[in-house]
Amino acid sequence: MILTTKEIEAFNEQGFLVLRNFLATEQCSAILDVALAHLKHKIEPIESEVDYDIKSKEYRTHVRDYASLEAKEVSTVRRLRQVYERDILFKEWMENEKIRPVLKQLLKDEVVITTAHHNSIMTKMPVSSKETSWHQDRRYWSYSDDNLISVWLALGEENSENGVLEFIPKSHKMYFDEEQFDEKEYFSLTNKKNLSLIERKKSFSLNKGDVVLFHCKLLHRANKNSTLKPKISFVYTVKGKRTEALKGSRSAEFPEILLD
Ligand SMILES: O=C(O)CCC(=O)C(=O)O
Repeated sequence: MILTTKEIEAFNEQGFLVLRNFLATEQCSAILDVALAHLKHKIEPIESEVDYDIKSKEYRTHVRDYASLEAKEVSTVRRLRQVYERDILFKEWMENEKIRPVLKQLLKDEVVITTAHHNSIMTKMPVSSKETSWHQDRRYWSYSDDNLISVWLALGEENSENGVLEFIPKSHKMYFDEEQFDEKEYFSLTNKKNLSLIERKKSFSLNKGDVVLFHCKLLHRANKNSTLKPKISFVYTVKGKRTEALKGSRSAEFPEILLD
């Protein structure tokens, strides 16, 4: 698949792009089946809701071990991590032939999968999940520049009831003061400038097979899941080949896969 000039411009300007019906329902269902089995058995490495809440900025920036800090029996899984090597179906999606040219167009570079960060089945479980506050993914990542894009695949319906992603358009190109973020680098809700930006937020209901591409500096958030059904998505991140993980950082400690 090739993007039109308009689509490329929209991504560059807004910081995100929705590709409807990108992956066939049958493939999504196959991925979902495997994900559900791993979630059922809480196969490590996982991140629980509590992990997501308590991990400090330092922990998220430096610690390499992705195993959950919380007792498995009581935890609600927030995400299955390191999915590239978990199952052939996950790997195949991340290496999907149809999306490669799209990513190449947006990165304006050869496409490299980063397995250090988003490389996850992301969930929002009913009742026990929490909202995710406004943040830029890039905040805990260490790279030579910002040419990184996350690929979000909906494995079921995603809407305002179950915690669909919300974005602040154009925020990937904005410069912010330090005081606009809290100590964990979430976008502060007590800052007046932030509140007027948040009013511009956009979100789109997604169906199984829809993909959202978003820039690593785009501010985004998601509500908790207020329905009775888990919301399960797949998210991974790619970078341009010229973008380098900084030596000695956690970003540099995991394999990268160049997509020829
Ligand atoms: O809560 C969600 O589904 C969004 C998760 C997210 O944005 C993140 O972990 O970076």
